Amino acid sequence: MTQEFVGNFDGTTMRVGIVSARFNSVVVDRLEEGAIDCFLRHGVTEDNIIVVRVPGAFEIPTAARLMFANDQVDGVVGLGCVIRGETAHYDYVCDAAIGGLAAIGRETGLPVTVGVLTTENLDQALQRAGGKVGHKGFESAQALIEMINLARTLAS
Ligand code: INI
Repeated sequence: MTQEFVGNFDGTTMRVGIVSARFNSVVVDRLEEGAIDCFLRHGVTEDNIIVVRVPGAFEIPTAARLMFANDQVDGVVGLGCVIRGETAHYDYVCDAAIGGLAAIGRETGLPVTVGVLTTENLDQALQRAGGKVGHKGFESAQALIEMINLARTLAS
């Protein structure tokens, strides 16, 4: 008989971290609104949502790691927006942000999710921050609740 483990979406007993980049804040503010909306709808209390702001997407992993080092949260979602047109080092910033978050998840075994948009232009980013193509802020927050609960289930 197979055993299946899956995290549920009950956020009532968790403390979550949001690391938001200020770069492209017109987009990231929307991602953050969506993430907070998601957490509240799933029962996370306002007091248990910790928001940390960093200059750009490059800095997100370091801040996430610092939150874990200080035992502040059960999991972290990173929110940012990297737009190709604006930088010659687009690929490096994307890699540092997304690869950095992935590495933290792997190395610590703690739940980390990614809501960092990587797009060609501002319009594509806005479409993914509550426009026609969905809401990466909401989705990545929901994934974090699921992963925190999965971690709890696997540890019990
Ligand atoms: N940071 C972003 O979050 N998005 C970008 O599109 C971006 N561009 O275009 O350069 C960006 N750069 C800043 C970078 O993340 C760091 O904050 C900076 O290099 C200081 O370390």
